[in-house]
Parts: sequence; C-alpha cells; structure tokens
Amino acid sequence: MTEIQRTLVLLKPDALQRDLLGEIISRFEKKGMKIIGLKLIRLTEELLDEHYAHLSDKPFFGSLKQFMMQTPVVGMVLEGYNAVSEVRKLVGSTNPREADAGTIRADLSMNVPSNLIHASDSLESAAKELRRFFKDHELFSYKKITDMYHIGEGI
Ligand code: IDP
Ligand code: MG
Repeated sequence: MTEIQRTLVLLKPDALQRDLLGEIISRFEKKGMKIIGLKLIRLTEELLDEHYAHLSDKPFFGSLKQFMMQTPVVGMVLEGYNAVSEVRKLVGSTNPREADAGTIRADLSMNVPSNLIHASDSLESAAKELRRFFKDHELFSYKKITDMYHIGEGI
C-alpha cells in the first residue's frame, strides 16, 4: 500500500562530530522527503531508556546511551510516500559493514554504535517516536513547488 507517512530520524553524535549533517540531510532532500520538523535535541538517560528499551538487556546498552549523549543530536521528521520504509532503505542495515553500498550507513560509516542515524522501523514506532521527540507545534504542513513531482498534484 502506498500512503503518505511521517517518520522520525535522529542524526547521532558521530554525524555531528564528523560534519556529516548537511550531507545526510541532503540525501533525504534529494530523495524527495519533505522536512516537516527539525531541531537539536539534548538526549537524556530517561529519554534513551525509553527510546532504546528493546536493547536494555544488551551488554552495550550503557555505552550506547553514553554515545548518544556525547553531543546534541539533530531530530527530524520526514514526510513522503511510505516514508518509514523509504527512509530505512536510504539509511541501510544497522551494521554499516553489512549495509548495501549506496546507503548512508554503508557509504559514510564503519561501526556500531556510530552508524550515524536512527530511523523509525515501523509505522507504529514512528507514531510513538514522533510524540517522544516533537510537540505538535514543532511540526509544519506546507506546500513545496516540488510536491507535484514527489507526491502528485492536489496533495
Ligand atoms: P537500528 O538503529 O538499525 O534500528 P537497533 O537494533 O534498533 O538498530 O539498534 C539501535 C542502535 O543500537 C543501532 O543503530 C546502533 O547504534 C546500536 N547497536 C546495535 N547493535 C549494536 C552492537 O552490537 N554493539 C553496539 N551498538 C549496537
Ligand atoms: Mg531500531
């Protein structure tokens, strides 16, 4: 099924430190995803306990949280056709050395946890994660002249 969706992306501290924010945002822009939310976020242990709850029993949980708190992260909400799966496709597999060439993680990173990006993995988690990191008034609906190419007329 094709539908307009929203998804949550975090650009991790390694993206900020390595001056890759522009390059990564540019890839999403070029794909035709619409940026409807964008800000710096200082993550806290409390937020990370919630965000990475599925990893709480992993030996690397503590160091993952420390890594995510090294610098602020860039939080983005992207909108477009099947945004959740399309963004995950651009991002690539968790382990950058197993990710397909052409994906952001394969092209620009080598290791975990420093694989540059978080992206919601399902429509359900996207909805939860959007609420976790963004308030309603921080999300914007607007027309772009490229809408006619990326999402068809009248949408
Ligand atoms: P995802 O980011 O591709 O959705 P998850 O399994 O949800 O992958 O893991 C969240 C994040 O935890 C990864 O992006 C990576 O930064 C980190 N991570 C995952 N597996 C490992 C590991 O084996 N060692 C260290 N960090 C890991
Ligand atoms: Mg995940």
